[in-house]
Amino acid sequence: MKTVVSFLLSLVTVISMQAQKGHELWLRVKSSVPVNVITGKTMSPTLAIAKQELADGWQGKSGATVTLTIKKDKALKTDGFRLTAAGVEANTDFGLLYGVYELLRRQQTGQPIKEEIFNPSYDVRTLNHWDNLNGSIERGYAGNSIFWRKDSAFVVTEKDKQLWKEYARANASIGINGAVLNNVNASPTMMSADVLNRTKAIAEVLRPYGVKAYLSVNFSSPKVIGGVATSDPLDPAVAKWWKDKAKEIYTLIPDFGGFLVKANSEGQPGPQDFGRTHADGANMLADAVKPYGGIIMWRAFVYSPNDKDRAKQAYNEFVPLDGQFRDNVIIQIKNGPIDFQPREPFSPLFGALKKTSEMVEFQITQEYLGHSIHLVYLSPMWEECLQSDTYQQGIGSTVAKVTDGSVYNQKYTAIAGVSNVGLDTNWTGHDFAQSNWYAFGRLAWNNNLSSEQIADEWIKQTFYPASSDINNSGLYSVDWRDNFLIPVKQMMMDSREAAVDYMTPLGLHHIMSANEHYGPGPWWAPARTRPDWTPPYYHQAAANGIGFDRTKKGSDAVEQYKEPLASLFNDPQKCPDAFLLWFHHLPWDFKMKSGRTLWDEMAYKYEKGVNEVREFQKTWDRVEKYVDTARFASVQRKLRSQVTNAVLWKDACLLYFQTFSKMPIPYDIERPVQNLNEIIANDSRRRN
Ligand code: GCW
Repeated sequence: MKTVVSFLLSLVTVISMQAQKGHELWLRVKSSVPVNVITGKTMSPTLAIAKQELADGWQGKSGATVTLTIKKDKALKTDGFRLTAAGVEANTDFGLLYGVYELLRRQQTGQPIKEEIFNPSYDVRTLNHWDNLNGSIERGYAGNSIFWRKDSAFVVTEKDKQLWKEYARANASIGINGAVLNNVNASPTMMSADVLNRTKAIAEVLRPYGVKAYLSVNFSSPKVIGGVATSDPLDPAVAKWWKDKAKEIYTLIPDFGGFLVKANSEGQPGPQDFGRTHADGANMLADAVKPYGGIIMWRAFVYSPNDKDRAKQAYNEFVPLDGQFRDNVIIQIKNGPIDFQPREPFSPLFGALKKTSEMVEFQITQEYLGHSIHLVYLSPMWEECLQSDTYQQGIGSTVAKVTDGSVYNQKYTAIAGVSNVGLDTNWTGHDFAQSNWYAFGRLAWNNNLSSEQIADEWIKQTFYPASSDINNSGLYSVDWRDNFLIPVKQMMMDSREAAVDYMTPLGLHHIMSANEHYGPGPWWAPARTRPDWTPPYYHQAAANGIGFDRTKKGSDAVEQYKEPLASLFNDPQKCPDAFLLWFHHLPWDFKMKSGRTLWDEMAYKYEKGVNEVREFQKTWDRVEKYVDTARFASVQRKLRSQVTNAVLWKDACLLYFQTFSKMPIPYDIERPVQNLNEIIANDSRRRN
């Protein structure tokens, strides 16, 4: 008996230890409070999931009855729902499922549950996976692809299906309803029968959770794999090839979402190869998917090697095409004009296209923000972008509003996040990187949520010890709230600004190490490399100062912003410090608003960033007793690396820029602990 008991005990321990590897994400609660769920007569797979979720996670009154009702309601969008005293009402089963997740989230996070309507800000809420057919992930830091692999590439196993199901469930729980399954640098092979059959298998698992499958396509596919003589979008044979392909896809996957396209960018083929425009290319594809209700997400991430200012190019190429796109084309625009840097002003394209649907693309994977090593909560960065006022249709034309249909009459509204998911047990590499997946979904559903609320919800669901400890009023224990929730939330809220400070303060950008985009590399500029791929192009450091002159006297990128922004950004006395060196080239002794010189201010910012990460270490060490050992140790280890890397950024940037400023590093801040030459030598060694 004793052995049986101890065996059972050890089993329980093993199970609960496994439960702490982070695989369950924010969906850890298993409640045993009984609930009675009433649904209509027809039971769809989606409704069955909704019912099961309630049974598994209910934390309301024991034995309560919850009714899930389909009811035509004009106040509700397709995926919207209404919480009522009786349960959830919606127009569709997906609406009911989202309502169930909201109900459970509110129970678990202690938020009030009252009669209320919930409608998503965007119709299409997608993750973009930069996954390659061989299983690798471009800019992925959490293991290989969950969708594709090199060996036994087209065998669909039960394990595959289980993982896809868990992935779909996580997405549904936060309202994500689309997944682009492959890299925007797309292989033409994506359109082959084998790949489409595997896509069908994935789509079938995602379907009941309301997650539609989309694919990225390579514009040269007709020629490369289709045996057509050209891929010219105006050639009838090419249009026919895509029409036939669309038919083939929709026969396999009737609810297929559509295509995402990176064209004429970074070596990818596109309509310009044939003297055609982005509109010609996008419209040809749009016509192919139109009969099935599909959409084309056409990326605006374009820049050519010889233009004077890369930040201006997307605007220059797309604004003249406004009005020429079909209504099922959406232009997908990165949040900033360059490339997912720790901080950029919003892209001036937002709101500038008035007759064309636009969508924001955020990057959840931390390509330029410390990979899966640094703890950086990205929601404040996205919130900053969404709440930026473009002034395009007067005050209040925020990026959120010019993309969600409140300012312009868009046929489709959408948003995308480049996913950080991989095969790692905890999905995202860093336990805290899960919060970025979570935050993206929550903001895609409601672009007005605050980052603080999102962090609050995420921490409660991800780290609260056991649901049974939540007392009856739905509040968390005071001890846990004061000593875990509040400090950890503060750490998350401070983490993005800290990263900006120790990497690229005061509007600096694109000064990272060349290949892996992890450490610093402001010096990197080998001969014969495209200048707009090298950091000196962006920081312009010289004896006379630092920064990229985008004023009227410089590249005049300011002119792409609507007044009063153009004048604000143009004036170094008024331009916010956060964007100063983005828009201005200023002398090292320029007097900042703080009264310090530019050089001193920069040094203090780097120092501040490093000190903040040291504070995060203290915060984390203090909460040890509230976290399971595995997650505690993993985050602690990563914070140590983050500090080391932050110090490297500070030393490298200050010592390198000092070779131009010739000014002393203010004596009250910590001295560099490394030598510039050694840092540069290490960096190039890593690259070779
Ligand atoms: O940020 C850059 C990345 C590329 C990426 C490209 C893009 C998929 O370094 O890896 O390619 O952006 O967004 O297309």
